[in-house]
Amino acid sequence: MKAHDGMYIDGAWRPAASGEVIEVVNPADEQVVGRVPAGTAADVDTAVRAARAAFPGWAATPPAERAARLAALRDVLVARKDEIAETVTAELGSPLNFSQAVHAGVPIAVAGSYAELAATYAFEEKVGNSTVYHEPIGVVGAITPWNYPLHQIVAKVGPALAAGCTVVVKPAEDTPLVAQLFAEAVHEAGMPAGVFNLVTGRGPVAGQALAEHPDVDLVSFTGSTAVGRQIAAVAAAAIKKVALELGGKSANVILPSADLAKAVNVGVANVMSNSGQTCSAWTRMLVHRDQYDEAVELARAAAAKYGERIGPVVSAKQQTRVRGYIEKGVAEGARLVAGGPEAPREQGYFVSPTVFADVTPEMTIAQEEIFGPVLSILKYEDEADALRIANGTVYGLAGAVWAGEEAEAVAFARCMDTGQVDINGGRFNPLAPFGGYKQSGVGRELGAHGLTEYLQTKSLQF
Ligand code: TXE
Repeated sequence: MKAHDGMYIDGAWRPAASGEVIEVVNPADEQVVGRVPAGTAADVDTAVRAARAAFPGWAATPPAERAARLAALRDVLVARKDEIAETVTAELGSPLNFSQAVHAGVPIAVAGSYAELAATYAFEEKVGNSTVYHEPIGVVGAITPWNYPLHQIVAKVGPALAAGCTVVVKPAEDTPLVAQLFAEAVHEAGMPAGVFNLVTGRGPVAGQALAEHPDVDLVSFTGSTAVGRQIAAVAAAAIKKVALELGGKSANVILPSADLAKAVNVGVANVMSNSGQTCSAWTRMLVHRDQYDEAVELARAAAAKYGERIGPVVSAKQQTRVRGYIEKGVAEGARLVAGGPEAPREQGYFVSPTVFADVTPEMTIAQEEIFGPVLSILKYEDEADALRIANGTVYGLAGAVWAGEEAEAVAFARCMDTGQVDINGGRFNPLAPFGGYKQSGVGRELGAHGLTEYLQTKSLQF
């Protein structure tokens, strides 16, 4: 895989401050596929200075021109779609067709949506005798995870640039190659120097330096709850704005009137997709006691069909973590109906598609984010019980409700403490706000709501 040995700062690839490198490993075969520089606080400082210097010019650029640059960026991503998919497959291990459709396809849709929103968003409005201006917040520090490596970058950079902010991105150390490809795409799209900057490196070094940098006005972070908490504390001390997209433990609630087979099959597919490494995954399936045995059998059969088709998890660390949760599920008395803690292959960080039945709400596997291909099936007595279980975790990111009539599912969804719910399966909408209730985060991504995060308001009274 192509890899740069420098940082993309101020419109060019520049040597890194230290000679230390990060090896990028293909999780499917454990081979090294590239090496990128491990950035330090010095690289972060150079990048933040470049972003600061570029900010006044970009903020003053008419929205239509910012929209044109974002549209050009979308076009470059379209032209390089195959390369994006191959790069994500090499560093994340996802099957190539999934990388094409999702890891490349979704960021293209999101970049396109921000090209349109930059042109149409009401950056200025009249409120009575006032004019309200929505102005860019300044320099954004974006810290992103590896699970949807390009999407997570575009979901922050798209709205930030549309708003008129400038950005420094610190991508996850497991998946920096597609981030470098994105920097090339930004360059090809003719974005002015300094508007977008990339510093690869480790979280506790480069990530922390970016979060702590006094000249960063907003930190947008997606990742673990533990690191999100640290970043929020740093931001609070500096009275700096923060956006956090953290973990989830989403409920897939199947009401008795639903098409059970469809709900279970789609539910299993949702959890196994991207090898379970999706923060919004419906990891808890809630089924009425009268339909429970049938649902468990349907889920077992659905999981068995995945067999070898599922990709690995991203790293040895994640494999150990996920297998630890599976062992814990067994130890706490859940019934294994598919998969298990054993590694299915000698090489590569694979985990078998795993389904647990007889899971009770207080078990660890029903409370904590596993981030692997592991489904827990829980039994409920009535709707009130289902709602209590659905809302009974510290998280509230996503979820699903299935019912015979949409209205019944909607009524239930309105009672859920969660930021996004799919009704009878749902369909991805790049304009719908995405983000958490409770400990799943602060702020929203995507669409106009995502753009608002990067703006601050000023009102003039007449
Ligand atoms: O996350 P980290 P990890 C969850 C999921 C997963 C767990 C651990 O449950 O199993 O987190 O994954 C940077 N200051 N999610 O260890 O460490 C890091 O370099 C500043 C959910 O990979 O949070 C990377 O760029 N930055 C999730 C980013 O934070 C720091 C997606 C995320 O890594 C830092 C990923 C520090 N001190 C994991 N330490 C989701 N919400 O989608 C690390 N980083």
